[in-house]
Amino acid sequence: MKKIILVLVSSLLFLGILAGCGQSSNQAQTSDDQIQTVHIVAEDWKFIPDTINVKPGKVKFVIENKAKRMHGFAIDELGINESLAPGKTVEKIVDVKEAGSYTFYCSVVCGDLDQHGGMKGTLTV
Ligand SMILES: [Cu+2]
Repeated sequence: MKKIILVLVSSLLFLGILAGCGQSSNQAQTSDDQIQTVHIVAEDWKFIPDTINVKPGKVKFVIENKAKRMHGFAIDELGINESLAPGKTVEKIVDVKEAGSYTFYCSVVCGDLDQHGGMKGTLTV
């Protein structure tokens, strides 16, 4: 009988911990809501989408490399230069203060001039 109570108490404790975690992650999401999230997929040899619109403020870039080779993701003016390992997703949060048109491009030489050179797009703020 004591054992059953012990199991019951420890499972209640465990649930309590789980609930606690749930709450704290909800709070994190609330603050995340103020961050605009942009999903970009890198393939051979293009970014999808290749035109992105955001408002000034914090932007979280979630860049997934679906190709079987290395690619990169760079926006010079925003100080972004990430290498993207095959099959991996990279996240980068930047504070975009100035409205304008920014070019993003592949910063890892990944094919011939046409292929690699064609991997670019425009971020409009
Ligand atoms: Cu590339």
